[in-house]
Amino acid sequence: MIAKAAQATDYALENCSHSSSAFYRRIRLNRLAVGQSGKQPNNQTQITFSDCALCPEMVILPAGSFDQGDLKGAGDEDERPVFTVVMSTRIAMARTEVTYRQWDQCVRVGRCEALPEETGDAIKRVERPVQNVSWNDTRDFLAWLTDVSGHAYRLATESEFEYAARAGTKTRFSWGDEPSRDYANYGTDVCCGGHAEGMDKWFSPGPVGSFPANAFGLRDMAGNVQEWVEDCWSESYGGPVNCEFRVLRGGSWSSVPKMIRPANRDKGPLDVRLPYYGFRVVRDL
Ligand SMILES: [Ca+2]
Ligand SMILES: [Ca+2]
Repeated sequence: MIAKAAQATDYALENCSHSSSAFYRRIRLNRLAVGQSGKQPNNQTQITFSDCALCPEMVILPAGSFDQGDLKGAGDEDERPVFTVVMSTRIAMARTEVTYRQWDQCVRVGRCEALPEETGDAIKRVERPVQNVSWNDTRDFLAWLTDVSGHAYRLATESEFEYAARAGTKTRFSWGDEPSRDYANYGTDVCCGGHAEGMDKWFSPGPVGSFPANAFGLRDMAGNVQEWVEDCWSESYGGPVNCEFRVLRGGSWSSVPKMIRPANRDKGPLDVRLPYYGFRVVRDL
């Protein structure tokens, strides 16, 4: 199907064999305007699709390898030692964090719990990333999405998230070495709170996709809400793991700049819901 899509001139629409209803797969070749500063490649061809009408828009990530961890020598101990990762599994990753529009579909059919939202800024609920999500809550959504789509959805691994967040870069941030509120929704320079400046108009989670995409076409891999990944927590790479805690990536609207770096790691208990906690979905191809 991917090869077929790659040969399509612009757009292909296929019926899904698992359902005779309105579920469909849409594959597009998008020419994304990636970045606005000229620092990132423009007009990259990205292949995107949705597995059903209400399913998240997915971006097929390029194959490759990267060095994971504290490449700049200014990160935390838990980002070391740096090691090389070969992305042997082709995956698609949601372009944005899971939104309330998507989460509420799961709530309506009784598969997910209703979760409260922050209301610091006047933003439509459906455009916000779902927040106050525990790692255990993600299990409910992933199971529902797997059922309605006919494809096995999961969280990213920690390596997949960092690969996607770096998007081919080795700098502190995907846009360069300096933090910039033109590229991400994060907080004050010294903890904590939702400082707003430049394109960052938000004192709380902003609408998903408000900032330029990274070079892989993904939005808000830095900031907005922190995102759960599958991995159990470890105090260092290769060290003992504690599966009572899972890894969170990307920092949030309330984070200091250091926390929104692609290399940064954070942890949370399985069943804790905090306003900063959200997620995005992945599936294998
Ligand atoms: Ca902000
Ligand atoms: Ca995020």
